[in-house]
Amino acid sequence: MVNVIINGHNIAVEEGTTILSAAKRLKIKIPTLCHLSLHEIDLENKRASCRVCMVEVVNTGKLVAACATPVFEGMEIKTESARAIKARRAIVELLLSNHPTDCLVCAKNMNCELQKLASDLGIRKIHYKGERSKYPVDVDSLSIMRDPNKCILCKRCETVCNNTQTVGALATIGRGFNTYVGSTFDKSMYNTTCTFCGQCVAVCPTGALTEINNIGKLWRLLHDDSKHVIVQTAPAIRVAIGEEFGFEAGTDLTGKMVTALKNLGFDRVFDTNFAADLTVMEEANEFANRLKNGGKLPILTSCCPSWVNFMEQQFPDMLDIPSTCKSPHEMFGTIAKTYYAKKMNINPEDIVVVSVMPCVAKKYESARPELMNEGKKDVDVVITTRELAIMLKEAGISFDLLEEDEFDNIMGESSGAGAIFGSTGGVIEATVRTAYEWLTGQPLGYMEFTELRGIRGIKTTEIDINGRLIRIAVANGLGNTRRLLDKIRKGEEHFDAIEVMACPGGCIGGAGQPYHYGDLTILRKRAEGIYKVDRDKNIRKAHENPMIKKLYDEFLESPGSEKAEELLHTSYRP
Ligand code: HC1
Ligand code: SF4
Repeated sequence: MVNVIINGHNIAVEEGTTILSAAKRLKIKIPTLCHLSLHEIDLENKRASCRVCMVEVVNTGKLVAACATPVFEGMEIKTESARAIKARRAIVELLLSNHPTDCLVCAKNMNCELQKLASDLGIRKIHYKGERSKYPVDVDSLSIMRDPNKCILCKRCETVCNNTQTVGALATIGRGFNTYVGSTFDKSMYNTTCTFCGQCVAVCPTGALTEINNIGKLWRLLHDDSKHVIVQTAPAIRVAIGEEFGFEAGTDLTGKMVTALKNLGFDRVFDTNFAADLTVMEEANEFANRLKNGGKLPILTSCCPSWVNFMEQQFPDMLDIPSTCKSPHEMFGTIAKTYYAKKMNINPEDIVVVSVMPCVAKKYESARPELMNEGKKDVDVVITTRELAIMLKEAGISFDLLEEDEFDNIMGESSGAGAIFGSTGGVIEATVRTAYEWLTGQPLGYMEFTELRGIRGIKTTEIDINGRLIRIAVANGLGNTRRLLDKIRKGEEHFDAIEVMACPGGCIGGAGQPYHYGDLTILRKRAEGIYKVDRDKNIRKAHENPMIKKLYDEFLESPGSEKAEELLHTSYRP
């Protein structure tokens, strides 16, 4: 162990520990805009590029970057000395000297780490003037906006894309003053291998990477009286939206959320959880058929659009194994424009389906040609949890004061199985709850597959179905997924069913959720909230949802029927 003194406090730490992490153990906060060490999700950005974490080493009289300097025996450090603060201010001022000052209208306003640091340091004047970068803004993708003018070269995005997700869509381009983080071959993100997972957006400290904003488009539709505008809310929204209004992460705010959406002017407020139950019906049927008829295994879940993108680009030889199920929100859109339209006697052309999603890739997904019916989109507009919060604030809705309301029917009722889709492991757990009972004819003795829960990258379990040991795996994060699928491709591992979600923690960690600023306890709390929604339900299996039974009785006939295949299933492009 090495003994050090930081701001007068003694601490013994392991050899090789950096000043930054030693200080963290003493709860001494040293600011940084680039460093991010989240080993649980394989995200280690240790570039020492922003130099904001300057501290003074008393023994040597030198100023050093705390994130890149290991401690030595007897080291004495001052993080708040006048010299350290002066250096920190100078560095932030230099960053600001080449940074747009449109904070008031920036998508990251009030969520920008650079803005907050400048404010914390009391910067009111930028003493350095010089050349300013001028790069085109990339708005070609439907999901992500990239503004290199706001890039501070922290490289968090590059690290998460290349190392955590193993996609490699981002790279450092240029030299010296003209360096910026761009996409591979400097193409627009839409034309790279980007999967639109948005994890780069989730860690970007500034407004260089943000979601494509659909708020204006949605307001216009809400104000158009000729349109019947309906909304659905993803499983992971209800346990995260509260964070924007001062609630603890994980608080289930379903009732207030429904009221808020009604107040915004939606004609009906429905639940994606209902459609998740529908997905379970179709996917469990597909899985059961493959098991019974010697079909190709493992079956892979298909509701995460980034994962679908990744699979199409990186595993084109394995496109025959994913489930053909559309994702729940897409299934919802189809059912809204067919069954619901007919029941309500509304022209489907007049129905606008809006999805509130924790995910930025859902924006891209809704425009996938494979998901159109006769050239018409299932889902017309996708907004994120953050965008919903902005709309509520814009409308002056006091979220905390709202009464609770219930979802509308006929697409508002859901089981606990639909709820757990929002957390990693939940999709396959929900599917097995139904497939088991269909295949064995017996009630499933237990409901909670705890081995498949939690933020670990790859989780596995086994379940006996009619004397056959069924092996199940769950991967969250695309790097973990690649590792798992590589083994399957080489024949080193065998599983019967695999769930994949591109984001850490599953949809609760989606890039459209309130920013977590590297605090993974927030993801855990959201997951706990999701599992509580499940436990609090009387019905916890999708096939017991009475509205789902009614939908099949009145319209779809049976899981896997010709109509279900036509409306609820999709295909993949190599
Ligand atoms: Fe998800 Fe899904 S769980 S993909 O994470 O299958 O986004 O929440 O809505 O469609 O149901 C997201 C969440 C979501 C779909 C469902
Ligand atoms: Fe990489 Fe995902 Fe960002 Fe695309 S969205 S650049 S895949 S991290």
